Amino acid sequence: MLSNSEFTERIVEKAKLSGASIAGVANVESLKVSPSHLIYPKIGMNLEAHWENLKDDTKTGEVTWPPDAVSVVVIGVEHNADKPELDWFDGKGTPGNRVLIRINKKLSEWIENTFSVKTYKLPYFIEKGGIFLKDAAVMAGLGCIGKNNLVITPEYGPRVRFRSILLNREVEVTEPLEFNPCEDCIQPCRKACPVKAFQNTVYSEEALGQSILPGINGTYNRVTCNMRMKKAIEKAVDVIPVSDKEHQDIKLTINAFEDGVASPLIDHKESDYSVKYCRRCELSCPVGK
Ligand code: B12
Ligand code: SF4
Ligand code: SF4
Repeated sequence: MLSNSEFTERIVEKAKLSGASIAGVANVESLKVSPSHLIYPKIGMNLEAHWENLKDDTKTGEVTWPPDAVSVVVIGVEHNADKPELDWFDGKGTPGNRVLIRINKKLSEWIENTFSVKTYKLPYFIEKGGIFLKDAAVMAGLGCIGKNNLVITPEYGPRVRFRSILLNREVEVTEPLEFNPCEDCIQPCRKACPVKAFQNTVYSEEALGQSILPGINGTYNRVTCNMRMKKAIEKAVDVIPVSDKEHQDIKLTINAFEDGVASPLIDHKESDYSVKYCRRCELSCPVGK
């Protein structure tokens, strides 16, 4: 039987051969107490209203871990600024996310067939069984959280998208990096935000009982950022000359993301509908360019 470190090496190598730009492995027990896991039950998943204004019973939101999950493989695919279409949401998902899904499938089949290890291919959204991918990526040594609240990788800066697989076998963790490019940076990422999502303290250590917060120090405002995302959807919907009903159908699919939903793109080619989400805090970061 392979040692844990040999197993890790083989997985990372195979992930890259299958198309991942970067890959690493973290431990599930450590991840269960990562900053996002600790904060999520306190702030909930509602992106429409500020957490302090929500009733406690609406703040549901926890990761559902399969009981036998021991390790997590995180894969990342570069989303270079030269290929913006990788990030365009077409009503069912994004081309970049489909690339990640394909790599994950191939990798999971290979792990199961080669090592007889059980795998779980995880979906994107937390409420559908996904995990906090940024925490997982940081703990798998792929990068650090930057002042733009994104994972900054040495190779590609924040211009990377992630996906993961759980395993029922122990592996050697690819340890977190000693990497902090934000230390001496003048923060173009925060200045670039069109809705000033990093301007105020939205989460405080005193109120939440933890010091690692969204935007590192609690200044990332997900409600404001999400409003900007909704504007991008409106913009994409507006260019389609259809009846009100079809507009509604398209908006409904935004949460379906990768379900392969009954297509809302009735009588329209997929390319007609394309949401170009804001990436300014990401694209303005100089790391990895
Ligand atoms: C819901 C969601 C959104 C929501 C809400 C975002 C939010 N952060 O709350 C909206 C729609 C607004 C959004 C916006 C964006 N998103 Co988004 N989103 C998600 C999703 C599905 C869950 C994120 C979540 O709820 N996190 C929990 C909240 C509470 O945590 P948080 O605010 O991020 O803050 C935590 C971390 O920063 C962490 N942290 C801070 N310091 C440290 C230090 C250590 C050591 C560790 C371990 C953790 C840690 O602790 C904080 C909590 O205390 C993930 C996919 C996934 N399954 O993880 C993608 C994801 C985070 N999004 C992503 C992206 C790219 C974006 C956008 C650029 C839009 C776009 N074009 O895709 C913007 C960027 C906004 C920003 N600057 O953060 C990528 C990030 C990639 C990367 N390089 O980091 C992800 C991982 C998706 C992917 N496929 O890879 N998103
Ligand atoms: S631009 Fe990049 S390196 Fe600079 S503070 Fe922002 S995330 Fe950090
Ligand atoms: S994705 Fe856009 S709106 Fe959201 S924080 Fe970044 S720059 Fe601001």
